[in-house]
Amino acid sequence: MKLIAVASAMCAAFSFVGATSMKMDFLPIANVRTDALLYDTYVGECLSDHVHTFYGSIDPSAETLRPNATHGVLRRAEGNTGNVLENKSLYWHPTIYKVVTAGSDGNGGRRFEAADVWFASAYYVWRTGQASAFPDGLKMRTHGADPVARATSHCAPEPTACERADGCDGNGDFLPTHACWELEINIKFPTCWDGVHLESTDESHVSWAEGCASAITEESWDPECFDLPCPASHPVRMPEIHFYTRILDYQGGQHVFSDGSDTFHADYMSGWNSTALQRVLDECENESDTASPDFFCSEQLKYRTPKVEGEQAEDGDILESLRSFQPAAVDVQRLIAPEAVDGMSELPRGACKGKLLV
Ligand SMILES: *[C@@H]1O[C@H](CO)[C@@H](O)[C@H](O)[C@H]1NC(C)=O
Ligand SMILES: *[C@@H]1O[C@H](CO)[C@@H](O)[C@H](O)[C@H]1NC(C)=O
Ligand SMILES: CC(=O)N[C@H]1CO[C@H](CO)[C@@H](O)[C@@H]1O
Ligand SMILES: CC(=O)N[C@H]1CO[C@H](CO)[C@@H](O)[C@@H]1O
Repeated sequence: MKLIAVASAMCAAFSFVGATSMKMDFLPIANVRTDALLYDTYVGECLSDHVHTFYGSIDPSAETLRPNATHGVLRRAEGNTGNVLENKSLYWHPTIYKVVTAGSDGNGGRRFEAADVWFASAYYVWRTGQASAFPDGLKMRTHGADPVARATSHCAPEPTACERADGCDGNGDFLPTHACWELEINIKFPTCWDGVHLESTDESHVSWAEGCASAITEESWDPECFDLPCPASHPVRMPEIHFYTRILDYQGGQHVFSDGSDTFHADYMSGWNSTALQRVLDECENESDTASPDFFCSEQLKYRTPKVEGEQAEDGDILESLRSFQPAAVDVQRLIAPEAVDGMSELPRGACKGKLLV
């Protein structure tokens, strides 16, 4: 009797009962200057303003990375750099560059070297039975300039001194000037959809949950908003995506995102079969209300290497398992855009400028 009383008291006290999360890991596919989210904005086939690093669904012709990629293209793709078979979604963000200056190459110039991504993760957080699957082909962006996106970078285990031969000056803050064994970057996506538009030129088809902005305070700068209600204008509540990417042996000094800024953003196109995802959202229940490294939905989804529920794998082991099933590399310079995206003296920029191969 006593035990039952304690259990129900805990149900009342902890709002995470019924909340669920799952973690999926990815290796990057390639860096290329495209952005399917802007297909409507550019009214057609164009290179995007800046280079992106992509993760997820991929086919040998790299059609999933083209500006005109669709839900059908993602679903049909044979390959997937992620560890969940069903998830054919695509995630992308501005590529991170180390800016190498004169000291090391002696020519007085500078060079943009693409930082190696270690691996990335998408966590979905939702309340079982109360979230709707992303509609087929939904595209959305989240931008770190908006505080509600809760973009953070974290140096693990702690910042160390930059020791770059070419100097350690820089004006980064999000991409810090100090070195880290691991730099971990994360951002959250909006959870409310208007129920109509799969994309929009101004991102007005998605919205943050009501009260999420005001839940962010000095003490609680990273509140969980997945459970907050959606506004009447955007009534469909979706799982909250927490997207993480990681750089191992981050050297500090000057680093920039491919748009020249120090502000992170991330993009998403759903490649789920929405019926199948809805089943996961309704049936998986595992008492996690945040981005937990040891919660999966391994009864509902096929992890390509087995996951032990409640067990956090070592990052090095995660990397090894991801490497064991990667699709063949795609040559995006031959298939999509011939321009250099590593080791250049200038960042390739400009929407609809530059050559897109057809
Ligand atoms: C989506 O999944 C459902 C249930 O698994 C299946 O019946 C349906 O055919 C799938 N739809 C597509 C477009 O693959
Ligand atoms: C996208 O564009 C490419 C190149 O023009 C074309 O081959 C492909 O069929 C297009 N894909 C879709 C889904 O329209
Ligand atoms: C449920 C679902 O969508 N399963 C699909 C996952 O992706 C593979 C191909 O990688 C398809 O064969 C499955 O039908
Ligand atoms: C750690 C944990 O509780 N995991 C659970 C998550 O949900 C799945 C499916 O409901 C369970 O099988 C896991 O045990």
